[in-house]
Amino acid sequence: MTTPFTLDREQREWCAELRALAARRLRPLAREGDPGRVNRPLVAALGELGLLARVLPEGGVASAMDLCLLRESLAQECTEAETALALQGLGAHPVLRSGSKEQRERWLPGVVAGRTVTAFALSEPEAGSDAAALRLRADPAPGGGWRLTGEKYWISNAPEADLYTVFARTGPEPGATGITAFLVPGDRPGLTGTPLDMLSPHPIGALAFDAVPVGPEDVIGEVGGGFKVAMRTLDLFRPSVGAFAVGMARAALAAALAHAGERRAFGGPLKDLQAVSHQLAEMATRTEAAALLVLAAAAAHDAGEPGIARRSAMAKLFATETAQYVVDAATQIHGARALRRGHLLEHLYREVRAPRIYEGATEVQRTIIAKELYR
Ligand code: COS
Repeated sequence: MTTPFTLDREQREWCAELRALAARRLRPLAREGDPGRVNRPLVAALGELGLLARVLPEGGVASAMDLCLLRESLAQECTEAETALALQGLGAHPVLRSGSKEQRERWLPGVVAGRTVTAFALSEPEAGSDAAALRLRADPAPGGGWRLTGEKYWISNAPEADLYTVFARTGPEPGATGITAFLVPGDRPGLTGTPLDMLSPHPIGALAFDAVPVGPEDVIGEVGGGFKVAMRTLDLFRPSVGAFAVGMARAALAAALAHAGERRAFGGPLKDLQAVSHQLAEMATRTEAAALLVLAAAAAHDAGEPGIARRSAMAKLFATETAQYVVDAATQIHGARALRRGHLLEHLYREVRAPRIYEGATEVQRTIIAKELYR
């Protein structure tokens, strides 16, 4: 049985299998992709290998533990595969958890097979950390339903996704009330998008909505219940962003250990210099602490324990900040070679920055934790 402190044998074997699959099957596909574009062969392979089915299980209840083990393991060998998997999950989880039977039957098989690429469209130019300030308007249409008008910004997988989970304002109320989640296929009339050139190897774009028609059949959950749909999705995914970060930290630590064991300077291997060995010990200790916090949050989520928002926020906050530190320290131990384009650490250095911002910046996580402490 899983405890927050250890994995059982089956889980450890699954993680080893995932790392091997990522290195053998997924990394070659990732290398063939265009930076900043959706890598469809990679997403299809995630489907064929049954990995998306673990993220979006048929029974409808996603396991935070499975998601974290998947993300941590894939991240150690192929961050592109990790992110492609996570984005499919993030975009489709609202349908899995809160969608109607018809929506689930219509869309999830394609998502799980890796044919239908999804995206989670919450952020806007004027609503990033303050998600409840979103302004995308859902105006009532004369014959029923709504017309969506406005913008979404910094949306991963946009503008190439086939299916968007879109959060819009159906009510006049400010703040979290009056927000509704909609399923919007990428080919709906009036929906256009542009890619954004970002410090991120995965695609990110902007979406423009010009009176895009949506009907009651496109509502995910209840009219006015959209903010909770978004928050519950983020409660599930935040520990797994931490798991992604732990995977990157583990990869950086392994590279630093190997390098410090082999590279000689001042008459011996780098690891014999206390300045280096103490740094390695600190990196290993903080990575272990982050991994435990992530596992504890995932186990608590799956057990339905109280305090999930707080524990998810703590795991995401601590693990992403730790990974930034570990990748930076590993870069320092490697010296100039780590900065060469194409080096593992040069790649991780670019990858590790964004998770401290997306799905709730570090400061937002602290706000959530502090609010929960006084609840
Ligand atoms: N689960 C269920 N419901 C939740 C919830 C959660 N985790 N968090 C908040 N809610 C509910 C609250 O209970 C409240 O409902 P009632 O009005 O019925 O009581 C409602 O949502 C509003 O909550 P709150 O007042 O806390 O909302 P805020 O506007 O203060 O938002 C944060 C707070 C910071 C949590 C929110 O803006 C946030 O998560 N921001 C970051 C957004 C983000 O991650 N963006 C990245 C997009 S994906 S890359």
